[in-house]
Amino acid sequence: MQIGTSLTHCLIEKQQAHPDASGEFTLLMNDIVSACKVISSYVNKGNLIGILGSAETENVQGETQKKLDIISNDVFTDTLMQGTQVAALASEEMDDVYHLPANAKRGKYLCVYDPLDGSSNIDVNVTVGTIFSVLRAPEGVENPSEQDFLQPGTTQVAAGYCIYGPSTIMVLTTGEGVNGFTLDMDIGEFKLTHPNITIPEDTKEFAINMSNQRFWDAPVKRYIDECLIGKEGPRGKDFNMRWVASMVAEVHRILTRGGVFLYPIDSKIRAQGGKLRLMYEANPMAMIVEQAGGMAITGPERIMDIKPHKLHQRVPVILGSKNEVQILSDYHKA
Ligand code: AHM
Ligand code: MG
Repeated sequence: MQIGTSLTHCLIEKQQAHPDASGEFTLLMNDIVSACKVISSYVNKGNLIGILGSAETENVQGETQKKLDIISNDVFTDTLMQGTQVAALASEEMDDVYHLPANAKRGKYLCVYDPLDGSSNIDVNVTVGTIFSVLRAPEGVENPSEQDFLQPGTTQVAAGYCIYGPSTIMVLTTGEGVNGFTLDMDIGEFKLTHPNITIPEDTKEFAINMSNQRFWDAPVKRYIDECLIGKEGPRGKDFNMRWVASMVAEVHRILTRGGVFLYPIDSKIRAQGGKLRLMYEANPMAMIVEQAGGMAITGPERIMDIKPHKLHQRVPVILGSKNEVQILSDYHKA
């Protein structure tokens, strides 16, 4: 695929490469792309249309929702409901599985999403994004239940995120590498700008919320301590640190120039299993990172191997440049 090729063209070309394809997946991806364009436009307009600030409601996880969390969720859900490619939906902002109306035509796919990740950053005009994961719906099931969504990350058909930063960029994988498409706002079209993204295997940059340092477990403490000692320590190099508090922005930086991102387990959040959600944050990002040549683990295990036990399950997340994540994996096994 040539730089500048439209995302629509790339999707159709991909479909043509599979003569037996029904076109259902292409239509679903097209709807996801349309939803992200609308969300991008809302994020960009911000308080010109009075949509910043809190909605004074809570989601299932007890987090206060922003107005834009709710708007983005409605846009994504409504856009996918207009098509006939999904059998059910699930989102960070909805307590339960979203079922289709009784007489609606059911599609082959399930889609699970975080409509606006990093929403603590909305009001301060810092990068946010949409994360999504596409799964296969079970055959012959009229109304997929939560149980039908609980598939390990290895079964994802596609995963992606759309980052709303200085540019709006859609990053996608269908299990054959990772490509990035930048939205040309003038013509409303995503164009291929980042073909075959690969994460450098080595890095001198880590991202972690340092305010949680006193709560971390020994392997993470050891790793970060060694990074902080720098050249004089066992790592023999000086490290830089970043923390945007938008996972989409951290993963995008890692895909661009390498790095390691950690939201590990700690004593403060141990009871809830971690901070980030498995189905619509950790799994799609893990698929993208692995497809780009990186690694994604919880500490002791590979994220995509986890058999989920509930829709809004949380897990520890460590991902990024292969050689650094490997060190963290070794420290967890030691
Ligand atoms: P959200 O989905 O409610 O926005 O929360 C997820 C975000 C991630 O994007 C980010 O990595 C993390 O929460 C930041 O957490 P903290 O505020 O503890 O730094
Ligand atoms: Mg999120």
